[in-house]
Amino acid sequence: LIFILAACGGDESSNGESSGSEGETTTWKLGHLSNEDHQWHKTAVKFSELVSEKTDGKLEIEIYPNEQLGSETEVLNGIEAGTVDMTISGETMQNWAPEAALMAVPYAFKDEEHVKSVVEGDIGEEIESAVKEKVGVTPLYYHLRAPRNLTSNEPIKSPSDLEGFKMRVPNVPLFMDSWKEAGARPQVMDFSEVFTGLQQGVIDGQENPVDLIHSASFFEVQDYVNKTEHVRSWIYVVVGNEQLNSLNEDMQAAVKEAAEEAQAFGMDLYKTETEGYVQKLEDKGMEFVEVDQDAFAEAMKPAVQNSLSEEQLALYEKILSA
Ligand code: 2Q2
Repeated sequence: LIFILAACGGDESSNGESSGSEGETTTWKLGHLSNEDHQWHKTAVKFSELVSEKTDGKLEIEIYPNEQLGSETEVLNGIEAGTVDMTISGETMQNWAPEAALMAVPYAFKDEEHVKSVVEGDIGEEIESAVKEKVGVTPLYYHLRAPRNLTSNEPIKSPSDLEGFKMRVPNVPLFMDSWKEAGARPQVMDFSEVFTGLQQGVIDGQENPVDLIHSASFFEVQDYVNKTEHVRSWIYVVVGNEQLNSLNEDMQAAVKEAAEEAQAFGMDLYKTETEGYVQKLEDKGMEFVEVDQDAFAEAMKPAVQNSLSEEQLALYEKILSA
């Protein structure tokens, strides 16, 4: 890039990297893993419109769905390197901030209200400041998520059905431990590689909320949604600390305001769209299977106890009694 700028006689002030001064436009790249019909993407589009409006076009956000900018982990690394600016991330951030593992401990949250009260309360604040400090990104707003379910081509009703079951998990050590403990053979894989992995039989299954099962068209290569509902969680839309801090105060305030409005917009979409995915998946031929959730919870318990540190377990206890 430096070479090209030099060759074209380009001057440094027009490269879009410095921000906030008169007449300059800053562009942030947001990379995420869902498709364009998904609520995360639609909310990001809304956020980007709001930001553009509120900054008179001085800050623009370009959105790249379907892991076009790389996997969740790669994009998080990219934010640190300055090649990407924003992403949508949750428990994968446990690889930097152990506190983020608490976003997705199997069977920790009773229901949606429990999740919401934790995110919006002291525990959420503790997780957010850990993320800010250790991952180097600032959460701007969050999405509630439908419970994660295990998909497969044979019904899986209890952990005893998991023998030899090769499955994908995201880059979340706690998920690896939990599924191993339950008797499966989990492996870490990027989200965008899961479809092909299933198609080619590299893996037999994967686990995700109904909306992402739909987003990635897993219905084409999986027959069953086993209602394990093992993880209830949320996910943050984050921006690199440096990127945020390089804006002047007015622009930072505009970003905050836009984030608050996007928060409400996304919550609305979650409420109106999420339920419908069950029907959509059934229409595509998937069958929902009732499972012995207590047995899965029991089977995963040792992983929770063994793979979490004392500090993490303390936070876990707080969540259970919240
Ligand atoms: O399965 C996935 O890849 C997604 O559901 C998310 O990326 C996952 O929940 C975590 O990696 C979130 O940090």
